[in-house]
Amino acid sequence: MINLRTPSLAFLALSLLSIQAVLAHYRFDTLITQDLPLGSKSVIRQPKSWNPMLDSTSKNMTCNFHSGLAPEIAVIKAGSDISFKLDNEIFHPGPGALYLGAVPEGESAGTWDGSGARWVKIKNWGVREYTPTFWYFELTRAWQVNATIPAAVPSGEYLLRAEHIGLIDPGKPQFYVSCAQVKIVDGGEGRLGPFVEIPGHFLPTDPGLQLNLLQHDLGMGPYRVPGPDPWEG
Ligand SMILES: *[C@@H]1O[C@H](CO)[C@@H](O)[C@H](O)[C@H]1NC(C)=O
Ligand SMILES: *[C@@H]1O[C@H](CO)[C@@H](O)[C@H](O)[C@H]1NC(C)=O
Ligand SMILES: [Cu+2]
Repeated sequence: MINLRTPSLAFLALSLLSIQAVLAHYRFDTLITQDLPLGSKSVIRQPKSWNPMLDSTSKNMTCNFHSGLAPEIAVIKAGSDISFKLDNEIFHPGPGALYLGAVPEGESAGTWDGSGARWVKIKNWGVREYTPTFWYFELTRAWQVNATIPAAVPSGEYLLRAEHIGLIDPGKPQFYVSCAQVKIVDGGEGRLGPFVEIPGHFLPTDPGLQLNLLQHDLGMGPYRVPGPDPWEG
């Protein structure tokens, strides 16, 4: 049941978003780098579906349920900019994050399944503005998310994982995830951490997953994006 105190803009906006939701969701399907300015789909383990994952504890959370390993590995200079493009706009409100997974010894970015506590968050996107009637998330309506790979990241092979969390249905967060296979070159001497496992990077009960965008008097303070704090380099 929805306890709607304010017959608000938020309700209208969320209703419109729900209508759109039945048509198509969204996938991070293209990686843009300095060397791939037009973007490449063949460095991403392409999710089979543009519909969200609903179980944050499933092994599918690591790199989504995908159609297989990607045929290529993108070479990225540490300190350079990257973007993930989507096949539709991020029309659900909610936070986003970018993780780097360090490929273990004996594996490559083209083979590793992403298991183990080897993931570091390097960026997240939360709430830009919160008014008594609406939550403005930074990524709402974005077709592309942008980030800089910290210059201090050590050279090596990684999975670069984009995550968006749709908070349209109170208490039932939706997860949109893709992994790109990358090789970072000209890296730095930073010590990555804290390392987390995915799934396991947040609990299903995280307040940042459970909030109800239709309730405005949460008293929850500033919004905190689920998962660890981003690595500062
Ligand atoms: C991953 O997702 C697919 C498609 O929804 C499902 O069939 C499969 O059981 C899931 N795997 C796990 C480990 O949850
Ligand atoms: C990412 O960069 C593109 C190109 O500059 C821009 O259009 C887009 O709004 C940016 N995305 C976000 C979420 O800021
Ligand atoms: Cu939806």
